[in-house]
Amino acid sequence: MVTVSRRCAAALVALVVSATLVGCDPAVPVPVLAVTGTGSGADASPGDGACEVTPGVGDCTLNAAVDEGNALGRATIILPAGTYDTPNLHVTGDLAIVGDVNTVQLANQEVRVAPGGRLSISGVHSAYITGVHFVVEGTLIVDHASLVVIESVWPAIDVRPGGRAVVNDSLMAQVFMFSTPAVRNAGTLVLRHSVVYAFDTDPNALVLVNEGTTTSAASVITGCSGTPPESLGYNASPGGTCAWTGPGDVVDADLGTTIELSSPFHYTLTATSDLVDAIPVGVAGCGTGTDLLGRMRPVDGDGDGVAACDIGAIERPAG
Ligand SMILES: [Ca+2]
Ligand SMILES: [Ca+2]
Repeated sequence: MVTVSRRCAAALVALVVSATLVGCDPAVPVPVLAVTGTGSGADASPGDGACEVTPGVGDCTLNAAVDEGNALGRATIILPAGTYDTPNLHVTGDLAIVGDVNTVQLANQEVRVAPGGRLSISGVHSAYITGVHFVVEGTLIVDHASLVVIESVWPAIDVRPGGRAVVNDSLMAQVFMFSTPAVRNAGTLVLRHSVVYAFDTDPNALVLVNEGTTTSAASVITGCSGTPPESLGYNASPGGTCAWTGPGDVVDADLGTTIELSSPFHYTLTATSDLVDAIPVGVAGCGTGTDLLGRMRPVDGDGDGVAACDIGAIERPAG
């Protein structure tokens, strides 16, 4: 009996040790797929761990990286400088696409995030006829991106019912297509330190069409249609259509913006803009992070000797 007990005890100890080891195992690293060029082409063998159009060559395109990442279930895709005018992308896995907003441009493709799929994209810009547009049926996270669609029948971001999008430090604009908004949301949309904008001579041009739940903080929306956004504070609009009622919200704001048609498409702020230094440090995330162009916040943009954060995607430099 004693021997059996000892064996049981040993087995139990082994089980506990085994369970502990399993619990302490380091997480399996996310595969990193480095794109090697701006061309297009499908992955030769999705799921083999190699992103390559041609077997054994290692020629990894953005399309091939998405193919391979979807097959692996997850991946981080690194984009070198260049313009990616590639066929449409369909994300079914858990993918992160990482670029440099100053040098990585997407053009003329639809990026569709399928139900259950998740795409985190950071550091890209697009200002093309028609540009890149995102159709979100799963989850989309956008950071430090400038997404401009020009004469497009597609919004820059189109969140479908059941879809979710979180947008940080980014700009979304629709140019010369008054009947299509910059962003349409029929699911869940969260905006932080971002701008939704329409550039059109028609004063009734659509900007944000919200048919779902939109929550906004520290952001600029130049016009709202549908259900007004829920405010977490420090939002601004040049008119009253967004019906802001949160702390620090600015209705009828003098934006004081000048559009910069450079890469990336962005804007500058006058020192007297209502957006400048409107958010105290410690409020609405002010005190950490960087603006669309990667500049640290906060900066004393109005010259009063106190550094505070600017509403929107751009932090006005000092002076
Ligand atoms: Ca492969
Ligand atoms: Ca500032």
